[in-house]
Amino acid sequence: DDAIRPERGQRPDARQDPRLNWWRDAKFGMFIHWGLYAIPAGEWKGEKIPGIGEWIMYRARIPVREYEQLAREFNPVHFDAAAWVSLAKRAGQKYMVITAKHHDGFCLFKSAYTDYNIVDATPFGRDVLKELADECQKQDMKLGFYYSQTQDWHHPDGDGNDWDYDESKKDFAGYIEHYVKPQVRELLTNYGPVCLIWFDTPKGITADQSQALLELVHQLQPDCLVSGRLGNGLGDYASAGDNRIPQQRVDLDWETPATINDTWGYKKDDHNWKSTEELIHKLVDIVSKGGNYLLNVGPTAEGIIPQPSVERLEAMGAWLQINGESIYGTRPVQTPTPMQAASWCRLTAKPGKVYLHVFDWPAGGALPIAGLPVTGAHLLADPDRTPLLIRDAPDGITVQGPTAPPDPVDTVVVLDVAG
Ligand code: H79
Repeated sequence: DDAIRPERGQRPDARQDPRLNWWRDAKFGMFIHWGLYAIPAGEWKGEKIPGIGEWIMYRARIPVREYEQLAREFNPVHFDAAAWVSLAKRAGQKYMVITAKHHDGFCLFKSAYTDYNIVDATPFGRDVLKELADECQKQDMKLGFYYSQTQDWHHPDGDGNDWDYDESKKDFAGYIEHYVKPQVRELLTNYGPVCLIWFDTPKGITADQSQALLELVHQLQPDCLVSGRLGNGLGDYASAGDNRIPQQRVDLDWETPATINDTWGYKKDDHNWKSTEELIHKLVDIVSKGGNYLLNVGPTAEGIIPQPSVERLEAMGAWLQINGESIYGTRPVQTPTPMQAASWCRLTAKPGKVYLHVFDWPAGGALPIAGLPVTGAHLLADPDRTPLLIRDAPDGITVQGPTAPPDPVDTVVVLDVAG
C-alpha cells in the first residue's frame, strides 16, 4: 500500500513518544491554505488555469516580478481570527495548521529575512499568524504552521522555479541554512506555543538537512511535532499522500491531509464539494485505521471561508457532538476481525469498548458481528443506554438494532467487549 511512502514516514523512536499523545487523541484538524493565490483564484489574465489553486504561479509560469505585485492588492479586510478559530471549534477540530509560507514563497508572518511578507508588502499590514496565535490561546485551540521547506518559487535558491532562475546556479544548501532555518526560528520564537510544523514536498532535501531541521524545531520548542514530510523518514508522525487513505490499518502515527473540494488554495470555479456524508465517512474510515484527518479550507482574498466549507464543517461538528466519544481518544481494533474488510461498517475502540460505525444500515436492523467477544450493546446516541438484544448466529452474534437507521450517515453502536 503506497498511501504512506517511506520518505514521508515516522521515526521509529517517535512511535511511543508521549509528546504525541494529544495528537493521537485529536483525530481531526483544520488545514488552512491562504496566500496571494486567493486573489487570482484560479484565473490568470482572463484564462482559467487548471489544477490546484495555490499552484497557479507554477502552472502559468508567472514571473516572480509579476506575481509578487499581488501583494500590493492583498487586503483581506474581513479576516477575523476569532471567526476562524470558533469555526474549527464548532466543527470539532482539535488543531489548526495554517500556511505560514507555501511554495509561492509569500510569508503570512512578519519576517526579518524577506520583505515578501504580509506585514511589509501588503496594504493590510497585519500579522495574521500573530492574530491567530493569540486567538487560539484564548479559545484553547492548538495551532501549527505549514512551512514549505524545499519549494520556494520566489527565493532565487529555493526549489521549483526554473522559469525565472537557472537551476544549475541555485545554492539550495545556502537557502536551507540562511533562510529556512532562520524563518523556522522566527515561527517558533514569535508566536507562543506551536503544536507542529507541517513541512511538505520532501523531494531533494538531504537526510542531514532534514535531521538539522528536526533538531532545530525540538531545540526551540521540545513539544512541537514535525510532520512526516520533513523528509527522509524523520518525522514525528507519518503523512499519507494528499487526499490518500490507506486500504488498511497502519501501525504508525499518521495523518491524511485532504480537501473538501478539489483545491487547497481558493479557486472561484471549484464547486466540486464533497457531501457531509462523504466527509464523515472519510473521518471515521481514517480514524478506524489509526490516522488523523487534516481537512482543508481555502479562504478568499477577502478573508472569508467559503460558505459550502462552513456548512459542511458545522454538520460534521453536529455529528461529533453526539458521536465524539467514538472518535476522540479511540484506537483501531487490533484483533483481526472479518468486519474490518466490510464496506457497511467501521470499528474504533477504547478499553472495554468497540464502537461499531454503521454506514449502511441493514434492512430489518439485524447487525452481524463476528470475531469480537461482545457482552452488551447499545446505541451511542441513546441517553438511556437501552440494551440491544443479542442473539447467537452461525458466525458470531447478531445485535438487533431498530428497523430504520437512527442516523442515515453513521449510526454508532457501542459494543461492550471482554478484555
Ligand atoms: O499544500 C498542498 C499542495 O499544494 C501541496 N501539498 C498539499 C498539502 C503539494 N505540493 N506538491 N503537490 C501537492 C503535488 C502537486 C502536483 C500537481 Fe502539478 C500540481 C499536479 C498539478 C499541479 C506539478 C504541476 C505537476 C503537474 C503540474
